[in-house]
Amino acid sequence: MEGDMVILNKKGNVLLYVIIAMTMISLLGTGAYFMTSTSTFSGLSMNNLNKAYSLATGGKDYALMKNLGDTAGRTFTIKKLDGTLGDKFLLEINGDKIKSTGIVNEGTPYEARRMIEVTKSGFASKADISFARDMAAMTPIQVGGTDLISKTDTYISLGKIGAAYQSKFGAVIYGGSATEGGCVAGKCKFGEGIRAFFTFQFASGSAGDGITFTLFNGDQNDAGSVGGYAGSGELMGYAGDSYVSAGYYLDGEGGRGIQPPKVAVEFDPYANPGTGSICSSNSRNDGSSKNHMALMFWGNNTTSCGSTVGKYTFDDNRHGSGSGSNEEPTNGLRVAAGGDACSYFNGDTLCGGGSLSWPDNWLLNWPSNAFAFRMEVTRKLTPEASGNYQYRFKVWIKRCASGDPTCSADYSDTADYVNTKKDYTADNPTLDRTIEISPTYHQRFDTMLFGWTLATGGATQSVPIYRFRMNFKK
Ligand SMILES: [Ca+2]
Ligand SMILES: [Ca+2]
Ligand SMILES: [Ca+2]
Repeated sequence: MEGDMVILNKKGNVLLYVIIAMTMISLLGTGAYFMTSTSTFSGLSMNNLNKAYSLATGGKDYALMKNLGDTAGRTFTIKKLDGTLGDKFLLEINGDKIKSTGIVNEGTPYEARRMIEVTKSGFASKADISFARDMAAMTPIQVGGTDLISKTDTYISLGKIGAAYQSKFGAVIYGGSATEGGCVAGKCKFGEGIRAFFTFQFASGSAGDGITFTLFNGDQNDAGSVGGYAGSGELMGYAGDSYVSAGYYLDGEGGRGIQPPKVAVEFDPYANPGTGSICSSNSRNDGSSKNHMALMFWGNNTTSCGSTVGKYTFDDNRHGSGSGSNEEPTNGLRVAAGGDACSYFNGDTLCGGGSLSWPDNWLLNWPSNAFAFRMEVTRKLTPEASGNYQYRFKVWIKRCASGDPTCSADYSDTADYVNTKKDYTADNPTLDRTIEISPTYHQRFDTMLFGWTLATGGATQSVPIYRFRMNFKK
């Protein structure tokens, strides 16, 4: 799978190289045509029109293959085999409509243009990665032969209820190779960011320790990376080096855990309010007994437990941990402890002001605890004046009045809130946090992996995840 290079001429001056994969045939066809015709086309207007038509077709195929989003006008310039710039196609995309114009000899007396327009049903909300298409690539990471995590064609079940499932941890990580996200073995191009959506509900009888949705860098991790530590449910499978028993680490890497940079949205229904040694139980600084959803990073890079590579990961989900430097963004912390509601949501106080007044046990309050979750990450590719790189995390959580964990009656697949192909702007995010990280950490995030982590202690839980979908900003 390789083909011509296309130069993406975006915003007039930024040139990015993009490999055409599936459109190889049409673009190679036009490329070859250029090569053989450049010296002879002069005056042959019919040839130019044919070339323009081929370009328009190639542009349409490219938009479909890359699953591009809406654009009022975006020009792509063909790079010829000899390295020089050739002709162009212009894409205008609006929902299901794709308009592609092939442009030959622009600005010369021999200029020719052909435009084609296609309507592709469902294109306006087509996901790059989804349960509907990619469930096979959603890979449970758990102790061999156990069924803590299970999945069907439509949902993933994180955890099970009962004594047999106490003190367990694991994860589900995407390990696929979606072309639309430039993914290889689960490592996707983070690019300008992502949008993700799913619904979930802690099943009746669930108690803890909770789950996270996480994005972590592909430089220091792979699709087998997982945190956790035997008997420490409060680490939620996100913090910790994945120790199971003597000589056995669930990550298969001798205890790397999930290395920074990384981010998680934790859904924490179990209070571990202690603030003592991070190597001891009850040390997450959870605060009051209120269930919470918080933005967590990786705490600090100095406090350690044990001697594995993952020894610095044990505070990764301790609230308030991390100095706030460009290599230690501070984990979300509740308002009452000096934190802010834009990084830590307790079911009540909103980031943008106001309150929801959900009950303290809002995550567990079955059956009124079906939720639709959405996250958008904006990743700036140019540095700030400080030399650091900015990341903005927006998170929404909406309770589904139906009480149905799929929220199907509450939000259709084409609802703006569900559609991850577009930014969501209808209301303020529940959490909204901007951080800046060092060039080194930013570079590690060139690729990212994603998935869910979970853990239990004495309290167990079952949390089905439905309707996951993700799009890459592009
Ligand atoms: Ca907790
Ligand atoms: Ca917590
Ligand atoms: Ca840490």
